Amino acid sequence: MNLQLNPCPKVENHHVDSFRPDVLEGLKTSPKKLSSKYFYDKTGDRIFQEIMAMPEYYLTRCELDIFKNKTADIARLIVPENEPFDLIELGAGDAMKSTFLLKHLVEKGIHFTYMPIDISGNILSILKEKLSRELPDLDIVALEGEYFEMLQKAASLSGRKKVILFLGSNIGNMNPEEAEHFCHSLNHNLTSDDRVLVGFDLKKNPHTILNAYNDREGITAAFNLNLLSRINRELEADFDLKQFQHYQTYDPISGACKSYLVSLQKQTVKIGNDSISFEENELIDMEISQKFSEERIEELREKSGFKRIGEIRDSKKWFVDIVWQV
Ligand code: AVI
Repeated sequence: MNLQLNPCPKVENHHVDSFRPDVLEGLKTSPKKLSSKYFYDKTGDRIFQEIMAMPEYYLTRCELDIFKNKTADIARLIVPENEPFDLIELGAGDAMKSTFLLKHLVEKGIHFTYMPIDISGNILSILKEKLSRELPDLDIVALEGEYFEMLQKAASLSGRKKVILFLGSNIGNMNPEEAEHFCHSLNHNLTSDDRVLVGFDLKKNPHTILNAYNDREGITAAFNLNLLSRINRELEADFDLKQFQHYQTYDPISGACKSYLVSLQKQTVKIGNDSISFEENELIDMEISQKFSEERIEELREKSGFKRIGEIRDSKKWFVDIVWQV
């Protein structure tokens, strides 16, 4: 895919800029923290594409196996009977996996509008361009911004039944409390009979998981460090990237796979008019990529009030797409 296309003005932008306050608040707390939702600027989008193509990063291939080879099974679980609906994808990215489903639905003549929601206007522009070329008959409304704000926007645009896709184990980038709060809010933002399909990365051999986030080529390290470059560029900061090192952990008991940046020396970084001091070896908590057991997925469903409709696994049984209903 050509990632250098110009942003498309047709993408709606309702995203309020909270980058600076979030960064400053996170770096002034202890332990220091940055939100991985800010990884995805133009360079971050490109590095994430590289991550998805890495041999170690099995997640994308597993879910692609589901979307490519079990497309009719997905459609059977999510498509409402005889009524047009909105297919809303949270964090759509390049929609590599969902494009197989979109093609299937268009070919079957099913009436639906595809609404990709993403924080990255850049990736949405590229997606709109790609889909209008590959699937000219697809009805598409792209929404740039935060998930729930955009879900409400989507609901205000049409009162049709909704099917929400939340793929790629994006739910793993929330800590356990945030995931519970997210599923609960999702349930409350939908109406009776609406459905959600959520992708969960399952617990497996811990080496397999750690390798996916600790690649030898340092692509995941570059993905983390890119957030410091973004802060330098957009918030007039002076992080010296050579003085920060990526460190990855996986705890097979809790399923938490976490990435950190380690300050290699005692240093002070300027961010606009603010100064942030680091001790040698002080950490910045960058991202969680939570891995799930079946019991934990059931617990999440019960706590958020959804009914279980069905599930589809990849051939290795490493990843599961679960369908719930309000
Ligand atoms: C987007 N998200 C599900 C990825 C993950 O696996 O947590 C982001 C990522 N971070 C490092 N590698 C991939």
